[in-house]
Amino acid sequence: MRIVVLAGGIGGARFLRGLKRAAPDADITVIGNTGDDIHLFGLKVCPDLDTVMYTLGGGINEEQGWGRADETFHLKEELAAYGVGPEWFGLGDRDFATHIVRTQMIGAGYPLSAVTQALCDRWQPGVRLIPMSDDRVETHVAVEIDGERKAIHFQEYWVRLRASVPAQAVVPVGADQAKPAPGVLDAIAEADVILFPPSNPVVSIGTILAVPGIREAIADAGVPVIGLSPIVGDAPVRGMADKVLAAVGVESTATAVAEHYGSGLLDGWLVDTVDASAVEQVEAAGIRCRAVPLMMTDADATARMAQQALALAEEVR
Ligand code: GDP
Ligand code: FO1
Ligand code: CA
Repeated sequence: MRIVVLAGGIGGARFLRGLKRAAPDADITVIGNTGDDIHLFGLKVCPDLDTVMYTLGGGINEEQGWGRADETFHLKEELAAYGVGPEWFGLGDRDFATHIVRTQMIGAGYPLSAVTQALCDRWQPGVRLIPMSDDRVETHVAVEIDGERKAIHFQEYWVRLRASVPAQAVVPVGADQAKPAPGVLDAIAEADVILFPPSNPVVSIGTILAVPGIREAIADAGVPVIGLSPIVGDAPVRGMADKVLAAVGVESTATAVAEHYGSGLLDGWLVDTVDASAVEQVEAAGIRCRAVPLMMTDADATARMAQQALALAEEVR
């Protein structure tokens, strides 16, 4: 079975670990979000691609969900001693090596998709990880600070400000000119099922869908498209997705997120058992819906979520 998964960082990566367990023989292609990418100290950092790669490759900091296990921060401290920041973004020594290799290869002319494949040769994530695009796309957030409206990088909004001010708009800068990376559209066209893990609907999955051609390819693939809600009990399980959902006029409920994707894209939607009352309204919107436990507390619970998603795919097929 060929499965295509659109993934952000932590939510996408943890789900993928469960999917690999639930479907060990499946051929899994992951289309990764690159809108969170940021250039720091002359290096290209791809947080969501790295989170997927490290999580599936066994190198992730499990508690944090991003960055490397057994990490140290000597390089960051030395840079800070020169007054060189930003101090608010925690790049560790082990992680730095990934960004150096990536930046060096890009400088030598390799596209991000080829670089990602080379990095995965080390990590062996057990899935084919492709960035959504080889072209630069950078998510910016419009905010008002001290009466001044400005656009800041998504990481500055998320990590430095912790989404503490309202997001007035979320813009995937460059997306309209970007092309899907090689292999993205073919993987979608050849998929037997397409999954939206419980990733951020705006800045993870929304950004991937903003690359011209990807949304259309998914809608035209003619195979079940199944999503899992990142919103449980009217709040994100982790992080501040409610802030970026508000920016696009979507309530933080499992129902509103399903309606935001819409029946033109989604065939099935899983909500958590605490949101069982949402099932009726989602189904009224033309999307098959089931309430199942959606907390990725451990590998078994996550594998059961993936099984439920694949079962719903068979039901709507
Ligand atoms: P990020 O790029 O690291 O922010 O990760 P993603 O975009 O892939 O996923 C973020 C989303 O994962 C958040 O909106 C969370 O609500 C969601 N999430 C995290 N853990 C869980 C969980 O155990 N269950 C569910 N349903 N959602 C989760
Ligand atoms: N997230 C944080 O909350 N604080 C950090 O200092 C931080 C550093 C960082 C470094 C490398 C990396 O791959 C990810 C990192 N993240 C950090 C996570 C990441 O930027 C965000 O979780 C997501 O992009 C938000 O969607
Ligand atoms: Ca992210």
